Amino acid sequence: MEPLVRIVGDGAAAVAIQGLTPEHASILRDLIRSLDGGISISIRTTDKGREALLTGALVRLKQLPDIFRSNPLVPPQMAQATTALLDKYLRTDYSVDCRGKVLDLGSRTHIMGILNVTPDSFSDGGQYADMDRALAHAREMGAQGADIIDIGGESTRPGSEPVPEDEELLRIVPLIMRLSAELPIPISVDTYKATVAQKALEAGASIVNDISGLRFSPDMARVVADYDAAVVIMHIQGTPRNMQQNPVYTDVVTEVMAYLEQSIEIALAAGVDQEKIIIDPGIGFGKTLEHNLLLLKRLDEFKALGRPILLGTSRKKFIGTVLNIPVAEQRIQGTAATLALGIGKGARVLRVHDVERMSQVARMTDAVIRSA
Ligand code: HH2
Repeated sequence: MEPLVRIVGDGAAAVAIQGLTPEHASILRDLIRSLDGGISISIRTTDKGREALLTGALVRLKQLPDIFRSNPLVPPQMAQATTALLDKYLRTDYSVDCRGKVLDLGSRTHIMGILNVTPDSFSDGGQYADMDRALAHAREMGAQGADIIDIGGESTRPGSEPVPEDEELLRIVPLIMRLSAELPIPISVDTYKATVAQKALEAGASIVNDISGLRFSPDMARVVADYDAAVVIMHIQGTPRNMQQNPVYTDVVTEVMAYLEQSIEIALAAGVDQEKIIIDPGIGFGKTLEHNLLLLKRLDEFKALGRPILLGTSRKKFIGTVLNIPVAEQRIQGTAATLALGIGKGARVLRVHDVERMSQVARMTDAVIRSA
């Protein structure tokens, strides 16, 4: 038997073990019930066999591998799978080497400042389209505490059309050359095109931020590996052009996690260093309001993928919908709320427009979470 062990539910308090035979399910039930409390078990029948849901405080759930190992009737793979899952879920010491510029994501929440050199981005389109203004804004974000500058030459807002490669390169390459030489922090390129990513890496970028999770360009994973770059793997359903037409999921969290898991496999198969991968559920990319809210509420479940989480809620439409604020620049407090909550649920990098304000949100939230 190959049990599939997952952390599910609202919060960290449940471990699901799927694919159990009826015999193993009943062994497990007897074992958990024989303990002196702290963990409860419920078993249901699914199309993949029996599923056991073990609920309790995280400190107690952490003892599960030992509990399993102490009983010879429990298959050893179950203890191994549970240990592996909990190790990933509880990991905090992430350090991402961006071609020599190292982000110590275990030490505090990091800020990725957005620099859209596009005429049409949903919130800041046209503001930084000329070189001098873009440079000034990047420097300003650096001074305000940005840990990464994310440069994008194509808007991926809902309904947007692709920009020709030449045009995208013209917008971003000169800027990346200047900024990567001048700033001590890593420059990330927000593109899903392998050829654009390659030219950006040659110009000095050290992170590829791919909204398609390495799916739109077949060569993308190889480019990331060849240049030893770090990579942000994001989930999207559909393409920017059609993604908001009718996004449908049976279970959004499970499906987004499965997509990211497969994208991690694509990266590893191409030779990308696992320690250079950052994951992102892709808020607003092929998701309804309810999907976005649920992804945020259950963001902690993504920790089970064993990679640091980036969260990109900044000024997005779902915040405007909840608060009834049509103007993106006015969604500051709503953004702050999602980010504080997101940090509490494990986000390590925040992709934001308002660097100074959101750095404060991050520092304050970190202070509370990390207090002894
Ligand atoms: N959101 C946008 C663009 N790139 N990358 C990641 N990893 N995560 C995100 O959530 C994300 C992203 C959309 O925001 P923005 O860049 O401000 O707008 P536009 O696509 O219109 O340029």
